[in-house]
Amino acid sequence: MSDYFQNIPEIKYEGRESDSSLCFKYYNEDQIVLGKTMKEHLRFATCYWHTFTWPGLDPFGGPTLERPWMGLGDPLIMAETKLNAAFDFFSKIKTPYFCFHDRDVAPEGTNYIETKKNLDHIIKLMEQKMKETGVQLLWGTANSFSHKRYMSGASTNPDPEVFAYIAAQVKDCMDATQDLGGQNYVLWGGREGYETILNTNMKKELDNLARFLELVVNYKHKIGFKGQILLEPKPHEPTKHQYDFDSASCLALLRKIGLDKEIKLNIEVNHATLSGHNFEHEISYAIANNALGSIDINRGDTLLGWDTDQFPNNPADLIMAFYFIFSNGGLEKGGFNFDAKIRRQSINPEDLFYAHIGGMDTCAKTLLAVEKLINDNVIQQYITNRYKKWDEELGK
Ligand code: XUL
Ligand code: CO
Repeated sequence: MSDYFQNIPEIKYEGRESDSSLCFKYYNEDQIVLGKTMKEHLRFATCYWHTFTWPGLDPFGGPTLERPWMGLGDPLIMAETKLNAAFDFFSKIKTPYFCFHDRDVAPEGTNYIETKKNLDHIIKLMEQKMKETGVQLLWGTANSFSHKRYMSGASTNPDPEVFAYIAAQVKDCMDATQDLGGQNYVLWGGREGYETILNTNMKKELDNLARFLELVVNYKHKIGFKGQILLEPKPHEPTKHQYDFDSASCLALLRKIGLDKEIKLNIEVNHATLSGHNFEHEISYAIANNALGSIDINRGDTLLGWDTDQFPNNPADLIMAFYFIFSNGGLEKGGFNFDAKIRRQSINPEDLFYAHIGGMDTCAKTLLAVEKLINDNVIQQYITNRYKKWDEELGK
Protein backbone atom coordinates (compact mmCIF):
# COMPACT_ATOMS: atom_id res chain seq x y z
CA MET A 1 0.00 0.00 0.00
CA SER A 2 1.01 3.59 -0.48
CA ASP A 3 0.16 6.51 1.79
CA TYR A 4 0.73 9.29 -0.75
CA PHE A 5 -2.96 9.51 -1.64
CA GLN A 6 -4.22 8.43 1.81
CA ASN A 7 -6.32 11.55 2.38
CA ILE A 8 -8.20 11.11 -0.84
CA PRO A 9 -11.32 8.94 -0.90
CA GLU A 10 -12.47 6.71 -3.72
CA ILE A 11 -14.01 9.02 -6.31
CA LYS A 12 -17.72 8.41 -6.81
CA TYR A 13 -20.47 9.74 -9.04
CA GLU A 14 -22.52 12.35 -7.17
CA GLY A 15 -24.13 14.15 -10.09
CA ARG A 16 -24.38 17.81 -11.05
CA GLU A 17 -26.01 18.88 -7.81
CA SER A 18 -23.01 17.96 -5.68
CA ASP A 19 -20.73 20.78 -4.57
CA SER A 20 -17.85 18.47 -3.75
CA SER A 21 -14.80 18.75 -6.04
CA LEU A 22 -13.67 15.18 -5.43
CA CYS A 23 -16.55 13.46 -7.21
CA PHE A 24 -17.85 12.89 -10.73
CA LYS A 25 -20.65 15.14 -11.94
CA TYR A 26 -21.18 13.36 -15.31
CA TYR A 27 -19.12 10.16 -15.34
CA ASN A 28 -21.44 7.54 -13.89
CA GLU A 29 -19.65 4.33 -14.84
CA ASP A 30 -22.74 2.08 -14.77
CA GLN A 31 -25.07 4.46 -16.63
CA ILE A 32 -26.25 3.03 -19.95
CA VAL A 33 -25.63 5.25 -22.97
CA LEU A 34 -26.18 3.97 -26.53
CA GLY A 35 -26.66 0.42 -25.27
CA LYS A 36 -23.52 0.08 -23.12
CA THR A 37 -22.27 1.45 -19.81
CA MET A 38 -20.14 4.59 -19.81
CA LYS A 39 -17.30 2.47 -18.44
CA GLU A 40 -17.52 0.08 -21.40
CA HIS A 41 -17.68 2.90 -23.96
CA LEU A 42 -14.98 5.15 -22.58
CA ARG A 43 -12.42 2.57 -21.42
CA PHE A 44 -10.41 5.28 -19.63
CA ALA A 45 -6.71 4.83 -18.97
CA THR A 46 -4.39 6.79 -16.68
CA CYS A 47 -0.95 7.24 -18.21
CA TYR A 48 2.05 6.44 -16.08
CA TRP A 49 4.49 8.91 -17.60
CA HIS A 50 2.81 12.28 -17.10
CA THR A 51 0.90 11.31 -13.97
CA PHE A 52 3.66 9.63 -11.99
CA THR A 53 6.98 10.28 -13.71
CA TRP A 54 6.91 13.86 -15.04
CA PRO A 55 8.52 15.99 -12.33
CA GLY A 56 7.16 19.37 -13.47
CA LEU A 57 10.05 20.44 -15.70
CA ASP A 58 9.73 23.05 -18.41
CA PRO A 59 12.46 24.51 -20.65
CA PHE A 60 13.07 27.28 -18.10
CA GLY A 61 12.81 25.50 -14.79
CA GLY A 62 13.51 22.32 -12.90
CA PRO A 63 11.25 19.89 -11.08
CA THR A 64 8.37 21.33 -9.07
CA LEU A 65 6.61 18.09 -8.17
CA GLU A 66 8.14 16.47 -5.12
CA ARG A 67 6.75 12.97 -5.07
CA PRO A 68 8.15 10.52 -2.51
CA TRP A 69 9.40 8.29 -5.36
CA MET A 70 11.33 11.12 -7.03
CA GLY A 71 13.88 11.76 -4.28
CA LEU A 72 17.35 10.34 -3.94
CA GLY A 73 17.60 6.63 -3.26
CA ASP A 74 17.80 3.20 -4.80
CA PRO A 75 16.05 3.59 -8.18
CA LEU A 76 14.38 0.19 -7.91
CA ILE A 77 12.94 0.96 -4.47
CA MET A 78 11.72 4.27 -5.89
CA ALA A 79 10.07 2.40 -8.78
CA GLU A 80 8.31 0.11 -6.29
CA THR A 81 7.08 3.10 -4.26
CA LYS A 82 5.79 4.66 -7.47
CA LEU A 83 4.07 1.42 -8.48
CA ASN A 84 2.23 1.23 -5.15
CA ALA A 85 1.10 4.85 -5.40
CA ALA A 86 0.06 4.40 -9.05
CA PHE A 87 -2.20 1.42 -8.30
CA ASP A 88 -3.68 3.24 -5.32
CA PHE A 89 -4.44 6.15 -7.68
CA PHE A 90 -5.98 3.90 -10.39
CA SER A 91 -8.22 2.23 -7.82
CA LYS A 92 -9.42 5.55 -6.40
CA ILE A 93 -9.95 7.43 -9.67
CA LYS A 94 -11.43 4.28 -11.25
CA THR A 95 -9.88 4.39 -14.67
CA PRO A 96 -10.23 0.69 -15.52
CA TYR A 97 -6.94 0.77 -17.50
CA PHE A 98 -3.45 2.26 -17.45
CA CYS A 99 -0.70 2.71 -20.06
CA PHE A 100 3.07 2.76 -19.58
CA HIS A 101 6.47 3.13 -21.22
CA ASP A 102 9.10 0.62 -20.06
CA ARG A 103 11.27 3.43 -18.66
CA ASP A 104 8.42 5.06 -16.67
CA VAL A 105 7.93 1.99 -14.59
CA ALA A 106 11.47 0.66 -14.23
CA PRO A 107 14.82 2.49 -14.22
CA GLU A 108 17.52 2.19 -16.86
CA GLY A 109 20.45 0.17 -15.47
CA THR A 110 24.16 0.52 -16.27
CA ASN A 111 23.88 -1.98 -19.14
CA TYR A 112 21.19 -3.78 -21.12
CA ILE A 113 21.05 -6.86 -18.90
CA GLU A 114 20.63 -4.80 -15.75
CA THR A 115 17.92 -2.68 -17.42
CA LYS A 116 16.05 -5.82 -18.45
CA LYS A 117 16.32 -7.24 -14.92
CA ASN A 118 14.85 -4.03 -13.53
CA LEU A 119 11.94 -4.24 -15.96
CA ASP A 120 11.30 -7.92 -15.27
CA HIS A 121 11.29 -7.24 -11.53
CA ILE A 122 8.73 -4.43 -11.77
CA ILE A 123 6.55 -6.26 -14.31
CA LYS A 124 6.21 -9.19 -11.86
CA LEU A 125 5.10 -6.82 -9.09
CA MET A 126 2.78 -5.08 -11.52
CA GLU A 127 1.14 -8.36 -12.46
CA GLN A 128 0.42 -8.93 -8.78
CA LYS A 129 -1.00 -5.41 -8.36
CA MET A 130 -3.24 -5.89 -11.39
CA LYS A 131 -4.62 -9.10 -9.88
CA GLU A 132 -5.24 -7.43 -6.52
CA THR A 133 -6.99 -4.34 -7.93
CA GLY A 134 -8.58 -5.60 -11.16
CA VAL A 135 -7.00 -2.69 -13.08
CA GLN A 136 -6.01 -3.72 -16.62
CA LEU A 137 -3.41 -2.67 -19.15
CA LEU A 138 -4.69 -0.74 -22.18
CA TRP A 139 -1.24 -0.59 -23.77
CA GLY A 140 2.47 -0.78 -23.25
CA THR A 141 5.17 1.03 -25.22
CA ALA A 142 8.94 1.37 -25.25
CA ASN A 143 10.59 4.72 -24.60
CA SER A 144 12.74 5.17 -27.71
CA PHE A 145 13.46 8.87 -27.31
CA SER A 146 14.70 9.89 -23.82
CA HIS A 147 18.12 8.23 -23.58
CA LYS A 148 21.00 9.98 -25.35
CA ARG A 149 21.61 6.88 -27.52
CA TYR A 150 18.38 7.87 -29.31
CA MET A 151 19.33 11.50 -29.95
CA SER A 152 19.44 10.80 -33.72
CA GLY A 153 16.46 8.49 -33.75
CA ALA A 154 15.88 4.86 -32.82
CA SER A 155 15.06 2.64 -35.83
CA THR A 156 16.06 5.52 -38.15
CA ASN A 157 19.40 6.09 -36.43
CA PRO A 158 22.45 6.18 -38.74
CA ASP A 159 24.14 3.64 -36.41
CA PRO A 160 22.87 0.04 -36.79
CA GLU A 161 23.80 -0.69 -33.17
CA VAL A 162 21.07 1.72 -32.09
CA PHE A 163 18.60 -0.08 -34.39
CA ALA A 164 19.56 -3.36 -32.71
CA TYR A 165 19.15 -1.78 -29.27
CA ILE A 166 15.62 -0.49 -29.91
CA ALA A 167 14.64 -3.79 -31.55
CA ALA A 168 15.68 -5.65 -28.38
CA GLN A 169 14.01 -3.07 -26.14
CA VAL A 170 10.72 -3.27 -28.06
CA LYS A 171 10.86 -7.07 -27.99
CA ASP A 172 11.17 -7.01 -24.19
CA CYS A 173 8.41 -4.45 -23.86
CA MET A 174 6.11 -6.49 -26.14
CA ASP A 175 6.82 -9.53 -23.95
CA ALA A 176 5.94 -7.50 -20.84
CA THR A 177 2.74 -6.20 -22.48
CA GLN A 178 1.79 -9.75 -23.45
CA ASP A 179 2.49 -11.07 -19.92
CA LEU A 180 0.27 -8.38 -18.44
CA GLY A 181 -2.60 -9.13 -20.85
CA GLY A 182 -2.26 -5.71 -22.56
CA GLN A 183 -4.95 -4.98 -25.12
CA ASN A 184 -2.68 -2.99 -27.45
CA TYR A 185 0.97 -2.23 -28.09
CA VAL A 186 1.82 1.35 -29.16
CA LEU A 187 4.68 2.66 -31.30
CA TRP A 188 5.25 6.37 -31.08
CA GLY A 189 8.09 7.44 -33.35
CA GLY A 190 9.69 9.79 -30.88
CA ARG A 191 12.74 10.88 -32.83
CA GLU A 192 11.92 9.00 -36.06
CA GLY A 193 12.43 12.01 -38.28
CA TYR A 194 15.21 14.47 -39.00
CA GLU A 195 16.45 17.98 -38.36
CA THR A 196 18.41 18.76 -41.54
CA ILE A 197 18.40 17.12 -44.95
CA LEU A 198 22.12 18.04 -45.34
CA ASN A 199 23.18 15.03 -43.27
CA THR A 200 20.20 12.73 -43.86
CA ASN A 201 19.83 9.68 -46.13
CA MET A 202 16.06 9.72 -46.18
CA LYS A 203 15.62 6.55 -48.23
CA LYS A 204 17.79 4.56 -45.85
CA GLU A 205 15.94 5.93 -42.83
CA LEU A 206 12.53 5.13 -44.33
CA ASP A 207 13.66 1.63 -45.34
CA ASN A 208 14.94 1.00 -41.82
CA LEU A 209 11.73 2.28 -40.25
CA ALA A 210 9.78 -0.06 -42.56
CA ARG A 211 12.03 -3.00 -41.62
CA PHE A 212 11.55 -2.20 -37.94
CA LEU A 213 7.74 -2.22 -38.28
CA GLU A 214 7.95 -5.57 -40.09
CA LEU A 215 10.00 -6.99 -37.23
CA VAL A 216 7.41 -5.78 -34.71
CA VAL A 217 4.56 -7.43 -36.63
CA ASN A 218 6.54 -10.67 -37.13
CA TYR A 219 7.25 -10.77 -33.42
CA LYS A 220 3.60 -10.15 -32.58
CA HIS A 221 2.69 -13.27 -34.56
CA LYS A 222 5.57 -15.26 -33.15
CA ILE A 223 4.42 -14.74 -29.55
CA GLY A 224 0.71 -14.91 -30.42
CA PHE A 225 -0.05 -11.44 -29.07
CA LYS A 226 -3.80 -10.95 -29.50
CA GLY A 227 -3.81 -7.18 -29.01
CA GLN A 228 -3.61 -4.47 -31.68
CA ILE A 229 -0.34 -2.90 -32.80
CA LEU A 230 -0.82 0.87 -33.06
CA LEU A 231 1.24 3.65 -34.59
CA GLU A 232 0.83 7.12 -33.05
CA PRO A 233 1.10 10.01 -35.54
CA LYS A 234 2.76 13.29 -34.53
CA PRO A 235 4.03 16.01 -36.89
CA HIS A 236 6.89 17.70 -35.05
CA GLU A 237 8.46 17.78 -31.67
CA PRO A 238 10.90 16.37 -30.97
CA THR A 239 12.19 16.41 -34.57
CA LYS A 240 11.37 19.09 -37.12
CA HIS A 241 10.25 16.60 -39.79
CA GLN A 242 8.61 13.45 -38.42
CA TYR A 243 8.04 10.47 -40.76
CA ASP A 244 4.82 9.70 -38.85
CA PHE A 245 3.40 13.21 -39.41
CA ASP A 246 -0.35 12.46 -39.38
CA SER A 247 -2.83 9.64 -40.04
CA ALA A 248 -2.47 9.96 -43.81
CA SER A 249 1.34 9.75 -43.81
CA CYS A 250 1.34 6.84 -41.33
CA LEU A 251 -1.16 4.96 -43.51
CA ALA A 252 0.84 5.68 -46.66
CA LEU A 253 3.92 4.18 -45.02
CA LEU A 254 1.99 1.14 -43.76
CA ARG A 255 0.44 0.51 -47.19
CA LYS A 256 3.81 0.79 -48.91
CA ILE A 257 5.14 -2.02 -46.76
CA GLY A 258 1.92 -4.03 -46.79
CA LEU A 259 1.21 -3.64 -43.06
CA ASP A 260 -2.00 -1.62 -43.22
CA LYS A 261 -4.05 -4.63 -42.11
CA GLU A 262 -1.65 -5.29 -39.21
CA ILE A 263 -1.13 -1.87 -37.65
CA LYS A 264 -3.81 0.66 -36.73
CA LEU A 265 -3.51 4.18 -35.33
CA ASN A 266 -3.39 5.68 -31.86
CA ILE A 267 -4.67 9.20 -32.45
CA GLU A 268 -3.84 12.02 -30.04
CA VAL A 269 -5.84 15.25 -29.95
CA ASN A 270 -2.89 17.61 -29.52
CA HIS A 271 -0.90 15.81 -32.25
CA ALA A 272 -3.84 16.24 -34.63
CA THR A 273 -3.96 19.98 -34.02
CA LEU A 274 -0.17 20.34 -34.35
CA SER A 275 -0.38 18.73 -37.79
CA GLY A 276 -2.71 21.49 -38.97
CA HIS A 277 -5.78 19.26 -38.85
CA ASN A 278 -8.33 18.98 -36.13
CA PHE A 279 -9.14 15.96 -33.97
CA GLU A 280 -12.27 15.05 -35.95
CA HIS A 281 -10.36 15.10 -39.23
CA GLU A 282 -7.79 12.62 -37.94
CA ILE A 283 -10.53 10.41 -36.52
CA SER A 284 -12.60 10.50 -39.73
CA TYR A 285 -9.55 9.75 -41.84
CA ALA A 286 -8.71 6.74 -39.69
CA ILE A 287 -12.30 5.48 -39.74
CA ALA A 288 -12.58 5.90 -43.52
CA ASN A 289 -9.49 3.69 -43.81
CA ASN A 290 -10.51 1.16 -41.16
CA ALA A 291 -7.52 2.17 -39.08
CA LEU A 292 -8.92 3.64 -35.86
CA GLY A 293 -7.27 1.90 -32.92
CA SER A 294 -7.20 4.01 -29.77
CA ILE A 295 -7.15 7.61 -28.51
CA ASP A 296 -4.74 9.73 -26.47
CA ILE A 297 -7.19 12.23 -25.09
CA ASN A 298 -5.80 15.68 -24.25
CA ARG A 299 -5.84 19.16 -25.75
CA GLY A 300 -3.42 21.82 -26.97
CA ASP A 301 -3.68 25.55 -26.57
CA THR A 302 -4.54 27.64 -29.61
CA LEU A 303 -2.21 30.40 -28.38
CA LEU A 304 0.77 28.07 -27.93
CA GLY A 305 2.25 26.15 -30.84
CA TRP A 306 3.56 23.10 -29.06
CA ASP A 307 2.41 19.85 -27.49
CA THR A 308 1.03 21.21 -24.21
CA ASP A 309 -0.73 17.91 -23.37
CA GLN A 310 -3.42 19.51 -21.18
CA PHE A 311 -6.41 17.64 -19.85
CA PRO A 312 -9.56 18.04 -22.00
CA ASN A 313 -11.99 20.52 -20.46
CA ASN A 314 -14.43 21.43 -23.22
CA PRO A 315 -16.98 19.07 -24.80
CA ALA A 316 -17.19 21.38 -27.84
CA ASP A 317 -13.58 20.43 -28.70
CA LEU A 318 -14.43 16.72 -28.65
CA ILE A 319 -17.98 16.42 -29.84
CA MET A 320 -17.53 15.86 -33.58
CA ALA A 321 -14.71 13.35 -33.05
CA PHE A 322 -16.80 11.49 -30.46
CA TYR A 323 -19.78 11.60 -32.81
CA PHE A 324 -17.77 9.83 -35.53
CA ILE A 325 -16.19 7.36 -33.07
CA PHE A 326 -19.49 6.32 -31.52
CA SER A 327 -21.44 6.39 -34.79
CA ASN A 328 -18.84 3.88 -35.93
CA GLY A 329 -19.48 1.55 -32.98
CA GLY A 330 -16.84 2.98 -30.60
CA LEU A 331 -13.40 1.72 -29.72
CA GLU A 332 -13.17 -2.04 -29.47
CA LYS A 333 -9.80 -2.85 -27.95
CA GLY A 334 -8.78 0.80 -27.76
CA GLY A 335 -9.67 3.31 -25.08
CA PHE A 336 -9.28 6.92 -23.99
CA ASN A 337 -5.83 7.36 -22.47
CA PHE A 338 -5.16 10.61 -20.61
CA ASP A 339 -1.84 11.50 -22.21
CA ALA A 340 -2.08 14.76 -20.27
CA LYS A 341 -0.12 16.75 -17.74
CA ILE A 342 -1.22 18.85 -14.82
CA ARG A 343 0.20 22.40 -14.56
CA ARG A 344 3.63 22.50 -12.93
CA GLN A 345 2.10 24.70 -10.19
CA SER A 346 -0.36 21.91 -9.34
CA ILE A 347 1.90 20.39 -6.75
CA ASN A 348 -0.52 18.69 -4.35
CA PRO A 349 -1.53 15.02 -4.55
CA GLU A 350 -5.22 15.93 -4.97
CA ASP A 351 -4.43 18.01 -8.09
CA LEU A 352 -3.88 14.74 -9.98
CA PHE A 353 -7.43 13.78 -9.01
CA TYR A 354 -8.97 17.13 -10.02
CA ALA A 355 -7.30 16.86 -13.42
CA HIS A 356 -8.52 13.33 -14.13
CA ILE A 357 -12.02 14.02 -12.74
CA GLY A 358 -12.29 17.04 -15.06
CA GLY A 359 -11.09 15.01 -18.04
CA MET A 360 -13.38 12.07 -17.32
CA ASP A 361 -16.40 14.31 -16.74
CA THR A 362 -15.70 16.22 -19.96
CA CYS A 363 -15.64 12.95 -21.94
CA ALA A 364 -18.78 11.66 -20.20
CA LYS A 365 -20.65 14.92 -20.86
CA THR A 366 -19.58 14.72 -24.51
CA LEU A 367 -20.77 11.11 -24.74
CA LEU A 368 -24.20 12.12 -23.41
CA ALA A 369 -24.46 14.85 -26.02
CA VAL A 370 -23.36 12.42 -28.74
CA GLU A 371 -26.10 10.01 -27.74
CA LYS A 372 -28.62 12.75 -28.56
CA LEU A 373 -26.90 13.58 -31.86
CA ILE A 374 -26.91 9.94 -32.91
CA ASN A 375 -30.52 9.36 -31.87
CA ASP A 376 -31.69 12.58 -33.56
CA ASN A 377 -30.05 11.29 -36.74
CA VAL A 378 -30.07 14.76 -38.30
CA ILE A 379 -26.39 14.84 -39.29
CA GLN A 380 -26.45 11.33 -40.74
CA GLN A 381 -29.61 12.01 -42.74
CA TYR A 382 -28.12 15.21 -44.09
CA ILE A 383 -24.96 13.42 -45.23
CA THR A 384 -26.86 10.47 -46.73
CA ASN A 385 -29.07 12.88 -48.61
CA ARG A 386 -26.09 14.85 -49.92
CA TYR A 387 -24.70 11.76 -51.65
CA LYS A 388 -27.98 10.10 -52.62
CA LYS A 389 -27.39 10.41 -56.34
CA TRP A 390 -24.69 7.75 -55.98
CA ASP A 391 -27.51 5.31 -55.24
CA GLU A 392 -29.46 6.39 -58.33
CA GLU A 393 -28.99 5.10 -61.84
CA LEU A 394 -26.12 7.31 -63.02
CA GLY A 395 -24.19 6.99 -59.74
CA LYS A 396 -24.52 3.19 -59.75
C1 XUL B 1 4.40 12.06 -27.11
C2 XUL B 1 3.35 11.08 -26.83
C3 XUL B 1 3.80 9.82 -26.20
C4 XUL B 1 3.14 8.60 -26.72
C5 XUL B 1 3.71 7.32 -26.15
O1 XUL B 1 3.95 13.26 -27.60
O2 XUL B 1 2.19 11.32 -27.08
O3 XUL B 1 3.65 9.95 -24.83
O4 XUL B 1 1.78 8.59 -26.47
O5 XUL B 1 5.06 7.21 -26.36
CO1 CO C 1 0.50 10.15 -26.86
